[in-house]
Amino acid sequence: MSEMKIRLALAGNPNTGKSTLFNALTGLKQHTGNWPGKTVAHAEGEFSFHGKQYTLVDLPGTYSLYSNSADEEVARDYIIFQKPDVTIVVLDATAMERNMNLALQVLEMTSRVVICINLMDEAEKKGISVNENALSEKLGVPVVKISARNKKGFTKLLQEVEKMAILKENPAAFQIQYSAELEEKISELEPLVSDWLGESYPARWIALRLLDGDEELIQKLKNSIPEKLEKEADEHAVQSGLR
Ligand SMILES: Nc1nc2c(ncn2[C@@H]2O[C@H](COP(=O)(O)OP(=O)(O)OP(=O)(O)O)[C@@H](O)[C@H]2O)c(=O)[nH]1
Ligand SMILES: [Mg+2]
Repeated sequence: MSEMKIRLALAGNPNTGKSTLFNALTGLKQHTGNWPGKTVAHAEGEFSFHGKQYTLVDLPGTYSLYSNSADEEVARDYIIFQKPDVTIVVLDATAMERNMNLALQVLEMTSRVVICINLMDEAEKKGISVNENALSEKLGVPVVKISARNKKGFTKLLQEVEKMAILKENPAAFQIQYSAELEEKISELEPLVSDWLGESYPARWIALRLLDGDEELIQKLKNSIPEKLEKEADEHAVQSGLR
């Protein structure tokens, strides 16, 4: 009997050990090293866990997911257009505050997320402790500590990934609340976005990108977006001084 493969993506800042984790799980040899920007296009590999087949995509490391660079576009487009079953956000335990920004950006795009805190061996050496339960409660998604280089924590990580992959409903994850003014614009645009694109696109996130005047994304969605929606997005952006 052939079962559908579960599709996973690895997202995170540069140098957080995504490719190290990718290699350890898939047995492939993506280039890793201690300098940023090594993974440029996405690499794909496979593994199985608990008798299920997984496809794992190693995305380039980025500090954000707007369209500022080719790397950001690759990572962003993969999450939005390829819709992985679960996105694993890999964070550096020794730089949690900086890394959290990317995690929150991914959570705006999808709540099918497992947060993976890597480099726990480094953190322990530096006397940094991470309260993964508090973080998980706050974010509304599982948080697992690992050390990719030492292959520690993989079972727990994959158990959480498996649970997330078979969840019927998307979890109710943490959402950033913006100013009342912006929230009002979002709530006007959101239903228009979902009317047209359906439930398979993250309406709130797309509304935000429209309000931000993300031309590159607008271009990609253009074929599917009604003129009315585009015009309203433009008007809102101009009215609210966003453009
Ligand atoms: N101490 C320690 N080092 C790690 C761990 N995981 C990865 N590293 C190291 O961190 C560096 C970056 O690892 P990569 O796997 O290349 O990081 P990446 O996230 O793929 O980087 P980009 O492709 O630039 O986004 C390498 O030198 C790894 O050996 C870990 O668990 N502990
Ligand atoms: Mg890499």
